[in-house]
Amino acid sequence: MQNAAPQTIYLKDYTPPAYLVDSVHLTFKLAPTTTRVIARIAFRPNPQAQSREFFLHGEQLRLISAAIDGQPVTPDVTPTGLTCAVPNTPFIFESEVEISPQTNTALEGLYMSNGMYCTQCEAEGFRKITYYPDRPDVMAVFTVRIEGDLPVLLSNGNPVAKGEGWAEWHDPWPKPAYLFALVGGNLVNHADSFTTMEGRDVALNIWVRPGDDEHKCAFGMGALKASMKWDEDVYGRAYDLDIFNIVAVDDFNMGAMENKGLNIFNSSAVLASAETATDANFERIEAIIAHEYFHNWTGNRITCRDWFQLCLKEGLTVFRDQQFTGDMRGHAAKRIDDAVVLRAHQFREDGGPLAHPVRPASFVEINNFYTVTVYEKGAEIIGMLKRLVGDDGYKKALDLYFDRHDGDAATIEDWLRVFEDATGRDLTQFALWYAQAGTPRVTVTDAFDNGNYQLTLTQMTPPTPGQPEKAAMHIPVAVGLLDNAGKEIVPTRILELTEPVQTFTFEGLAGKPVASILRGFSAPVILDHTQTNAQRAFLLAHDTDPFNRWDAGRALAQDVLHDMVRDDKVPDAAFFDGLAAVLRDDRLDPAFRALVLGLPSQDDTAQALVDAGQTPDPTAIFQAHEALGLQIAQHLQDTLPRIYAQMAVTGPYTPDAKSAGKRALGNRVLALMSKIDGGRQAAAQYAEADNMTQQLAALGALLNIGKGLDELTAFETQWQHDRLVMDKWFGLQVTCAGPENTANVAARLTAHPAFTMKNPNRFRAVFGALKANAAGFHDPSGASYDLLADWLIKLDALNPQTTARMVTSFDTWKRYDTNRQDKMRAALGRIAGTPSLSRDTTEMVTRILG
Ligand code: 0A1
Ligand code: ZN
Repeated sequence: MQNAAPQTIYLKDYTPPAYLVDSVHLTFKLAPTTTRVIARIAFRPNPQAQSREFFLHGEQLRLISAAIDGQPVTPDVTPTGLTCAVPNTPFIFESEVEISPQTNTALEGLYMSNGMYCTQCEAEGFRKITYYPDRPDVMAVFTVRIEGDLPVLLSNGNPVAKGEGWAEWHDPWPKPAYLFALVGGNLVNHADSFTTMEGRDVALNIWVRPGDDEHKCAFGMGALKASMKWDEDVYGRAYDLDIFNIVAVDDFNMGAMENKGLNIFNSSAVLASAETATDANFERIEAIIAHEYFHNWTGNRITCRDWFQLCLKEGLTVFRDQQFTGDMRGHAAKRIDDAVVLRAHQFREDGGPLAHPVRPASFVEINNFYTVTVYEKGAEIIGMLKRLVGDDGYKKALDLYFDRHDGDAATIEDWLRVFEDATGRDLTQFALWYAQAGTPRVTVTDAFDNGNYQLTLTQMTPPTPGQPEKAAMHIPVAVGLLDNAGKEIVPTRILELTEPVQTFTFEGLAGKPVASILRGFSAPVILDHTQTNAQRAFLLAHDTDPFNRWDAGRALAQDVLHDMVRDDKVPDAAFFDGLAAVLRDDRLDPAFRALVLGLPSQDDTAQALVDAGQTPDPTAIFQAHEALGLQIAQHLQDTLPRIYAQMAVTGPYTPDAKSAGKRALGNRVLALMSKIDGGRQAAAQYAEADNMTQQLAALGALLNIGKGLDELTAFETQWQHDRLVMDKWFGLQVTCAGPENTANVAARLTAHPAFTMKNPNRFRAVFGALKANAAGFHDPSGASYDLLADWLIKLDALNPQTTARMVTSFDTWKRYDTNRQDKMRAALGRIAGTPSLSRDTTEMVTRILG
């Protein structure tokens, strides 16, 4: 590994910056391999500082010249920055550096994507653009001049002036360097406008390269306007510049970035048309546009003091985008979707070698902490806070947060204090949610005696790396009680579990009730509640809480799968009956019925077996899932064609929640039908499809039963010109490959002329799907492990960030049998032993190997 002992940064070591920046003037002279960046930075000593050391971050920069107050200086330059002697009074630092965007394959700093100049500065990319105090607590007003022979030149803030080959921008809002952005290219805009509640007319643009993509911006623009209105209506937050630009970029490591006034998006997170994007894509785009827009207040106007506080902006902004999607598309399905993601990804992270607190105490490479824990568990913490203080308390706290901290680089302590001050609650114990890693387990026992129903809740948080002992957490547990006829006798109330063991009593009941616990998934915990299949089927049929209704079905399915994996047991009839009742219930929303019909993933089953103290065998799990799917199809065969027909959506495609819900149920049914009709219906749907949701679902249903080769070829011919659709073509083949074949299919696809590892979307299409195909990835031959390791070793030299994220595919190695463990460890060892391995990947491999 390159850095034998890479430097670890600790939260406890935070010190204020020695110098503050009032203003920055940047001039860019764009050229592919010789861009010049001229910086003029007005510094002043920070009265709060503990030191007077002047240090500017800078990496991969060629320093041409530097001056202080107009006098040339020769700073001490190292690979990570520069120092020099400076006055004890305000001064101007000037520098000129040269950088090479064309050869920047890491996609961090200033780089080129298909001839377009663009930037990605979060978290620490600005230091690859110029020498600067690249830390979020240094906030400054930026003025930017861009010179380049390109028709469109964009930066943050408002446009000031432009001419042939140049443009100037000024951003009046002080911001940290990670929010800086620049774009230059031959671009066309989809334009619109929005008038804020304060009466400001805002020009809105989505910029794309000319060609195919121009007609794919309308949906994103609608989502942007809806987000702007929603943030005014729900949070009282208005937009604060005269222009808001979004640019679509093909090569991007993440989904999108909230740079002030100039959001840069992975093209997959903004471009959509009926023909090319699925319902799921539309929903994701709407959510990401909202997320980045909402950052304007939660992230930009109020930013983070240091990167340990990342969850301050991300947890809150995810929570806000979840609320928005719930308002736009229905809260019940959204809550279930979010819980599925949390359990599948965050619980997995929290239960393995990569577990870390929502606010980590240390890191080596901050890019490795843009995780489901920081984002999604961070959002869950805010949901719990809201549940504990109520809607009014939440509103008061948020108003106080914006009032008190506008313009600040804030901390989690600041955040919790506004809740304490606004509501009078003591959140000392609650704050542990930010500091303690691991998913708490809450065990339920109950007793009924003489009209009194007693619920005893026990909590335990398992040890995680660096945290062997855990304290009791403050957990809001939403509970409702039903009687034997399915009538709600005690409506939802929040039990506050704060002790290791606590008993809650409900008095005056006529008989022993059925308890519906953790309604709405009121806390991110694992609930251990031993129930019979009959009780679960009862809740699936009667619970008034849609989340718990769905979850009862899920638990039932999980038990059935366990029994099948363990003893080849025939599933309980209660399971099929419960499923059939939900499927046939026309009063239920199709989207909800589709969710109930979805089985837990194979990885979920593996984790559930681990939780039950067993070693999961992915091959056996795959077989159980296949067998159960077939049995469901057989049991429901009379109903399926009727439901399929009912779910047909007529008229032109629209991505609204109602039609998407019908298509979701129709396509779940189609997948089941294909198991017994030889793919007849799926082939017909493929032939008739006029939108990507229907086309892709039909193709997937065919591939899953070993058919669809002609359709696969036709799909490639039809869509070879469209990068985003071709990503689906690459991914689906790996997802649907049989276990022994998966590595071969993936390897073959890497030899396809359209495969390139320089494009993160394409790389993820193949290798993200390889990880997601659990039985294929964990095929006992180890072929998939080897293939992934080979490619990650190659990718690391080009793009450390994406490599480090994808190496997490190996994070469950300890779950498995010795053969698989040995093979995964060998693959990890091979990656670890690669000469010059990046700091990003080194940190991740080291943590995974533990
Ligand atoms: N702040 C962005 C996510 C993001 C983070 C890092 C990036 O590059 C390393 C890019 C984007 C968000 O939350 O959307
Ligand atoms: Zn974000």
